[in-house]
Amino acid sequence: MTKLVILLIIAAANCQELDWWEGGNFYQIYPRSYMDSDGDGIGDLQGIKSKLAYVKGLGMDGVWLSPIYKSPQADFGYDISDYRGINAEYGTLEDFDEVIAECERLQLKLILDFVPNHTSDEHEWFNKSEASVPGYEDYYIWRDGKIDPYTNLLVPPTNWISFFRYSAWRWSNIRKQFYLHQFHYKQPDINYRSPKLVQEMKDVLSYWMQKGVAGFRIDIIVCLFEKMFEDGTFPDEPIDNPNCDYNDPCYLNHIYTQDQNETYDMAYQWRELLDNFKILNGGDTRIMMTESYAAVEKAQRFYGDGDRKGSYVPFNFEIIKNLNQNSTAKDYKNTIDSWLDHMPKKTGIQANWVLGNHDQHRAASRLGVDRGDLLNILVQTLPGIAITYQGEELVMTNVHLTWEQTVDPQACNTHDPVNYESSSRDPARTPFPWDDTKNGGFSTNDTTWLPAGKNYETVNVKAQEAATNSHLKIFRRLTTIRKQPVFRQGTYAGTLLNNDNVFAYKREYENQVAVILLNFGTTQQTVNVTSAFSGVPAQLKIYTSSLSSGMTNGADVLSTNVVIGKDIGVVLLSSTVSAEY
Ligand SMILES: *[C@@H]1O[C@H](CO)[C@@H](O)[C@H](O)[C@H]1NC(C)=O
Ligand SMILES: *[C@@H]1O[C@H](CO)[C@@H](O)[C@H](O)[C@H]1NC(C)=O
Ligand SMILES: *[C@@H]1O[C@H](CO)[C@@H](O)[C@H](O)[C@H]1NC(C)=O
Ligand SMILES: *[C@@H]1O[C@H](CO)[C@@H](O)[C@H](O)[C@H]1NC(C)=O
Ligand SMILES: *[C@@H]1O[C@H](CO)[C@@H](O)[C@H](O)[C@H]1NC(C)=O
Ligand SMILES: CC(=O)N[C@H]1CO[C@H](CO)[C@@H](O)[C@@H]1O
Ligand SMILES: [Ca+2]
Ligand SMILES: [Ca+2]
Repeated sequence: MTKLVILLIIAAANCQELDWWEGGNFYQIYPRSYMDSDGDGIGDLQGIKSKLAYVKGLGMDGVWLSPIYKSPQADFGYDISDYRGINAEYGTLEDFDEVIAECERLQLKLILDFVPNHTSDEHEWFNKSEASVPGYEDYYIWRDGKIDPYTNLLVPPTNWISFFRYSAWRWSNIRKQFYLHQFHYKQPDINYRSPKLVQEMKDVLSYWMQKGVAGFRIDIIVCLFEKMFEDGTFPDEPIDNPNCDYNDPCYLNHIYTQDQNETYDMAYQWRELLDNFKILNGGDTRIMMTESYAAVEKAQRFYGDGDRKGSYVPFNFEIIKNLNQNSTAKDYKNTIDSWLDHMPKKTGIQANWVLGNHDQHRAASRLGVDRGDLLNILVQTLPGIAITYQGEELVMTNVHLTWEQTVDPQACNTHDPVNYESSSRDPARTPFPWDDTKNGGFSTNDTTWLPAGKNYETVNVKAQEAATNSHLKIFRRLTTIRKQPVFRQGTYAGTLLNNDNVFAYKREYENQVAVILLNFGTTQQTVNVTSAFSGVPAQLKIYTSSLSSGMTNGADVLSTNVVIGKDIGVVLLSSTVSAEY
């Protein structure tokens, strides 16, 4: 009898044992803008290495770097000319080894960006393919053009439009054919219907795993395959929005250039490769994070299919896609529910929460500067994985750049010095503010690749470290408490309160309770937590709250009577949760 009880306890303990990435906290570094070690105005690997202790100190489990590979930088590293080399301005493979070693020392997992949809047109493969070198002919997607019956001119094989505007096909005078580029013309799409190419890309993944990376964040995976007929031709895409400029990608409905079934299969094949690598070489689980802005159902297909495993982090872009600074508590709850409710009902998968990345305007600028802390509270206390883009911990906002200062091809291709800013990704890519010295301490150079935001004198790491309380300190309290079982493993129940002004949720694990209140209303609210959730003790402790809340960490509140201001978020804990106040 006693033996049985002990066995049951062990079994229960095993069930709850989480793999390192489960409930993990991940941080995205945009290498060009994080830290410049040699004063050339561009961030680099030694700069990153010198700041990894800061990242670890934020409470992160893993860090992913946007591309550091050899690249002509037509799309700031998303145009790779050598998947196995480091771009000289970022450093060398030796510098990379030092970054890996520093990550190991700090017990931080390093994740690399993998850009599988396209190479640079300066990649050796493209050079060979364009010249029809035997074995490389089909590494890219080459097609003859069509003769336009009205004009008698040679036109591209389909009407497909690039993400960066204009036709997704470009003529090669060498090959006398068009090649497909879903992004910049300097980013030719590679052909996943070539088995040799498929193996090349798998070898790239193995190469970096051999060097010690813990996994990959997979760029724009949805575009891997394009729908193809048996005769090798492609279908035109239907018009989606006739009000869009016909050179703009929003003009077409991308049903044939995105989300094809073969794409999911490739993701599962990569997952198998990662798992086999672990079986053969040992070490911890390697993870895969996937980028898809598609509808929830499609993004979640990357989780896997039946027994086949896929992405551990199919990025959840619902907040990015659906919400803005006017969004209500109800909008937030619906958006969160839509991800949770659609998740496949199987074990071994987790939700994940994302506010921003290097492709979006700053989260605070999009979703409300006054809500900066509230948003970090949300992402860090929901069940599953949290992802932070550099600067969100400081509640950084967009940096305004003039047309002359703009370098992002997505903005430059608008050729519109008036309205370029809504297309520009530069406002979220400016140098990271470390302190109040020149360029926010990012670089000693007089000019940096993008200028630092003018507010670095007040919004910077050093100032937020020195302050009694700050966005950064709130963020760190969140990542600390997040390691407690109530957040890592606790149940989740969410509801709307106070005439839908407040979004509230309870996390519960054994006798531990956490209640999170987020006031999205326009006025102060008095919340009766007891009326909303069962099993909440009569008194709760304030663990942390938005900077301007006026609340005191460690203070007791009556669960029947919690007063929170507009745009304020608060984390309340039962005394059974072990926490420092
Ligand atoms: C600043 O950067 C430019 C361009 O990288 C470089 O040519 C110059 O030498 C740098 N200046 C200093 C003072 O390091
Ligand atoms: C390929 O590269 C070689 C050597 O750099 C160059 O001479 C040649 O013009 C390139 N060919 C194409 C098709 O770009
Ligand atoms: C794609 O896969 C889904 C799910 O397996 C299936 O229902 C659908 O018919 C497939 N579509 C095509 C075009 O093969
Ligand atoms: C938010 O609401 C204000 C006032 O109604 C409006 O001017 C603004 O365009 C809205 N912003 C967004 C992003 O919808
Ligand atoms: C809070 O709700 C509980 C449960 O519905 C109720 O018993 C109590 O009277 C309420 N307290 C206040 C202050 O509204
Ligand atoms: C979020 C992200 O990484 N987006 C990238 C998607 O792919 C294009 C082309 O590689 C890049 O320009 C984006 O930055
Ligand atoms: Ca540098
Ligand atoms: Ca493609």
